[in-house]
Amino acid sequence: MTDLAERAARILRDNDRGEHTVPSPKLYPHQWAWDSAFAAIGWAHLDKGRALTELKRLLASAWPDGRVPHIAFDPNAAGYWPDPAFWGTTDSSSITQPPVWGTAAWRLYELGVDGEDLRPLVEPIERSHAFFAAARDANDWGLVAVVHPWESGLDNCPVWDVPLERIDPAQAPHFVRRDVAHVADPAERPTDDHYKRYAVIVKAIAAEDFGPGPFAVYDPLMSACLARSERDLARLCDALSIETNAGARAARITDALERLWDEDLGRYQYVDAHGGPLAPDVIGGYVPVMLEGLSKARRDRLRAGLAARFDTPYPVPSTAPIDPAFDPRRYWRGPTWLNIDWLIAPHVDLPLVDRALALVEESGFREYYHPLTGEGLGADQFTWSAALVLDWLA
Ligand code: 9WN
Repeated sequence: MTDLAERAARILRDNDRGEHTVPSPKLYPHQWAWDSAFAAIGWAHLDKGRALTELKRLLASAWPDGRVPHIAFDPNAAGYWPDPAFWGTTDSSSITQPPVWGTAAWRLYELGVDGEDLRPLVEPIERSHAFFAAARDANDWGLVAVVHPWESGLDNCPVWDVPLERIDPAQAPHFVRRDVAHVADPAERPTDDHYKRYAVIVKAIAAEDFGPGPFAVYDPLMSACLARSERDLARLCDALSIETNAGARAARITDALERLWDEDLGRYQYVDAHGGPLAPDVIGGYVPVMLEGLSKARRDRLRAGLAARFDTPYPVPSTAPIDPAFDPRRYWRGPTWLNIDWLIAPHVDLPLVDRALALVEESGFREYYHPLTGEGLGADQFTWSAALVLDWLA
């Protein structure tokens, strides 16, 4: 093992809580959904049994309607807000996250995890995918509309600013933020005003018996992750001789994405289900570049846009530097995140993997990075940065 791989492995082991891996010990002391799927990929390079346990435990946290909660709380860990009481539940949040678990299951298979051990995961993955069609498609577009910015995984991405204006921060109950205590500078986290609006949406969802609530935004990244997870599930089913319609569903979502395409801008748009397209030029609009079945014309256009507007010294930034909302230090409003690089790297013309590895050598396994200077930001000892570096190094 190289020195970098050894350092990455140490982070996974330090963040291991037996059946799940925390994203980062201080800031995120529970199980997060997409973090856990990425962690499983990292584990597959160290301990195949542990990788399988991670995915099993993730899927075991699903609600009866198939939703995989974005946080499954660890009763032995404290120090995170909002807690289950605030969500109105006993042990999890009420929203989900980008579904990358079908993709993780397929990657585990590729990395040599026994197919028979993966077989029991197929059904819960199918159910989790079906949840999106049943409960996250406000206008029946065949795509995913997120009901909370946290559901998107890109919490304070500038595309949420306009739809969040409709949410009244004065309605927020009293709460004390815990997140800002765990970063060097509060300017690396979302603002208090946004946190109040996030809290109002959480309460509105709970008041609707965990229905959709007041926020619904069609999200090209979520939709693309679902299409890819379906495609990868179809591959796994093929390998295990299990019948499935997952491949057809993947193709349908990929076709439906056309509705979000903007020919002038050359990217997929986030679209408010209660309003219209949202202007900021953010990385989520390009993530469909990873989809098999995308036309060459779309793929070429996305690649050209990424090369023209997202090619920073430490790519890819979460918002294009030429966009007025670009903020290189604040969370999802500009910084580089390695999971996005992992998703799109094989499908674009930029040397994302080489630069990501150089970035980690320079600044460590951080939660995110300044896309112009490479400075490490947010939490330290970050699981998915370590897990995905292990996958790249292999
Ligand atoms: C809220 C754990 C999670 C990631 C998200 C990231 C951040 C949480 C927070 O951390 O969100 O879910 O407290 O800010 O935005 O993508 O899964 O790493």
